[in-house]
Amino acid sequence: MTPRELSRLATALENGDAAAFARLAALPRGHGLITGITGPPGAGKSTLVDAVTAELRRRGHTVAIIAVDPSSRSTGGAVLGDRVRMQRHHSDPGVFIRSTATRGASGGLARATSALARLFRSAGFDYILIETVGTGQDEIDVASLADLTLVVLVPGMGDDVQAIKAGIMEIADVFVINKADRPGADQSQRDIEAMLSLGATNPPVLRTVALDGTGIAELCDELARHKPRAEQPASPVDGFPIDHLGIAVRSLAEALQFYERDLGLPVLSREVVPHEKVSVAMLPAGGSRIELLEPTAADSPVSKFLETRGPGLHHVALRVPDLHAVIARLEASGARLLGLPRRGAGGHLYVFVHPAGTGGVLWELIQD
Ligand SMILES: Nc1nc2c(ncn2[C@@H]2O[C@H](COP(=O)(O)OP(=O)(O)OP(=O)(O)O)[C@@H](O)[C@H]2O)c(=O)[nH]1
Ligand SMILES: [Mg+2]
Repeated sequence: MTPRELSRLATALENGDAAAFARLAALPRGHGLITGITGPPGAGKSTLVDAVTAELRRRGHTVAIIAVDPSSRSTGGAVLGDRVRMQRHHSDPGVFIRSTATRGASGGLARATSALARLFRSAGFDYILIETVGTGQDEIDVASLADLTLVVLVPGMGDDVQAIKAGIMEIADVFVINKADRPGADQSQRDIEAMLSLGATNPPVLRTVALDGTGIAELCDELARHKPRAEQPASPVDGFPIDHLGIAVRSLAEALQFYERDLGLPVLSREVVPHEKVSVAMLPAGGSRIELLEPTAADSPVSKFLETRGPGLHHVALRVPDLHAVIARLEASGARLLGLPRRGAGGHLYVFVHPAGTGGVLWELIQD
């Protein structure tokens, strides 16, 4: 893939484009190590990423960098700073740099970042470095997608270490005390190690001076010791939970007399899904849900279903951990999907599998 194609596909993924997600699913997985680099603002993360990139290049590895910019930091100066700092890698074809910003609902950033990281891994980069600011849920999400997470701290944080502990400490696979040229590095190291001695894990604590490259080789040695996580199996041993049962009804109002009035179930939500041409009411069913579907147009798929089969069970939805992995398996075995994966209102991805290939059941597959 040329850098240009890579950029274009990256943009489409950031925009949640279903065709781009399908394309990503079809690419080989790649072998690269996805590393999250997080820590408080100004800890030197970008400088560190730059120094690590230079060292990895010296060792002959290719590097993709994702600089995540939370849009809550409104100045834009940080990203500009990152760009300037990374300038020296810009003419290097072995380095690909991408800035991405928070869009829309929470979790959107993590989804886009995850897709970008997988894209760069598929494109064959040896290391994928993701820089995020350690302030919120996005870091935790990024940590859950990364093969390993570096938490970057600086000397002289004192009680701050305690404060940080609550959030990002748990996600650290490696601690980096950057700006070790400043006073207090010894004390910080003792503080962190004391804190770690209370916990179950034992991540290494390294010291760096990102500005002059001190400790960067050791940090790269540490990265080299980590392996990419095993791919999530498409089918877990405990199966896929049922997300909901979809039931076709001629009239929601009439159906709700049974579900709401007689059974006493509360309506969790109501929604019209324009492109599916249905009006939906969701009801609780223990860990899963009941979805009542009323067509809003004569050419709605649910109208057709009502005509030929009458009201009743329309589809069953399963929640899968990795929709693209499941789709890859289904496509490989010739099952027919009804269109490409789409994004639902809640931000989840979903796709329908044609009943002809499944023994008569219309299955919906959902990934949160
Ligand atoms: N003394 C010293 N300064 C450093 C070191 N590493 C980075 N800095 C300086 O710290 C400042 C912040 O560095 P950045 O790399 O932008 O920090 P950051 O964590 O990416 O910052 P944000 O992305 O804004 O959260 C810059 O002025 C760097 O030159 C270091 O090892 N020692
Ligand atoms: Mg930065």
